[in-house]
Amino acid sequence: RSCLIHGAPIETGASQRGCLMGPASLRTARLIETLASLGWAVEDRGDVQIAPQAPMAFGNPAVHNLAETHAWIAALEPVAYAAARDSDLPIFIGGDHSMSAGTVPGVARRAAEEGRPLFVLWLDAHPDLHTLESTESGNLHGTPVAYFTGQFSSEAELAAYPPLKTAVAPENMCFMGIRSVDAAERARISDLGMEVHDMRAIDETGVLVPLRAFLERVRAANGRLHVSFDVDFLEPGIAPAVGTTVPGGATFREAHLIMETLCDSGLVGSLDLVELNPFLDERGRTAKLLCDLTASLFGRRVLDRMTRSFG
Ligand code: DIR
Ligand code: MN
Ligand code: MN
Ligand code: MN
Repeated sequence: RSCLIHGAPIETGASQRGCLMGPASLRTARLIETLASLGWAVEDRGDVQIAPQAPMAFGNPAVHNLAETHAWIAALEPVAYAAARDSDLPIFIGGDHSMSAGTVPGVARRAAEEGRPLFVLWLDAHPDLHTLESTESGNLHGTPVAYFTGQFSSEAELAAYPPLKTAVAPENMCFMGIRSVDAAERARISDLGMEVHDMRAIDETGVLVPLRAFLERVRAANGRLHVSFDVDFLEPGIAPAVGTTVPGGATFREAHLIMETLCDSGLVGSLDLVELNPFLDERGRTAKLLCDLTASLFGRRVLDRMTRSFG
């Protein structure tokens, strides 16, 4: 099975600098070698780049670095489309989460071409459901989900990001690990009826009950599944290298169990690894943890099971 890897060194969507080094840190943690040792045909295509941008103004004065995010979305959509077409499980290594406004629509366009719906599992402390009008921080890593599900509240918003070629249906989203939601995002979640499993829900049921139900939904629809993994999904104590830590995140075992279960399902068609800020890391521990979690998604097991419990 094949895996194309593309780096997206974007940091202008985050509140602090450093995500630019995310792809290099994951390579240093031996992501490519690790997946190759599991039997995957891995090809690292290097980093996508954008040209220097002239500033783009927007009505909401909080919004900053719009031109850069616009350019990254435009650059990443075709790259993600081709990677999803040409390999079994491409990985997009970031880079702040605004990159997913490019990778998810690209993968969605490939899914549409296959005649399959795209489902997205969003592993994050935050739902990233702001529009350019509603963001208060102006940090555009808080906007990808609203964009790729086609939530536009004004003509100005519609014109600010590249035209969306293929949208993801809001009902095909599944959020897990959510524990920091702004008012506008809360309203959007309930208006759109999105599937959200916040940390309280995970405390109550564990990760397997909601994850298995979602995977059944994907399977029944013959869907293609994209996983978007924000480092702040994890408990900050085990994953300090992220600019927006929120206490009470997923534990080491919860995160591995999700990745192992996703692997067993055979449904995952693409992965984002985002928001790693190596400037904040402790001797590479967060980068190494991300590599190990990815290895679980790509089939690493403590022991092979005689019978798979799910799949
Ligand atoms: C907050 C934080 N909702 C914002 N978002 C973050 O700035 O819009 N997303 N950190 O990853
Ligand atoms: Mn995020
Ligand atoms: Mn987040
Ligand atoms: Mn946010």
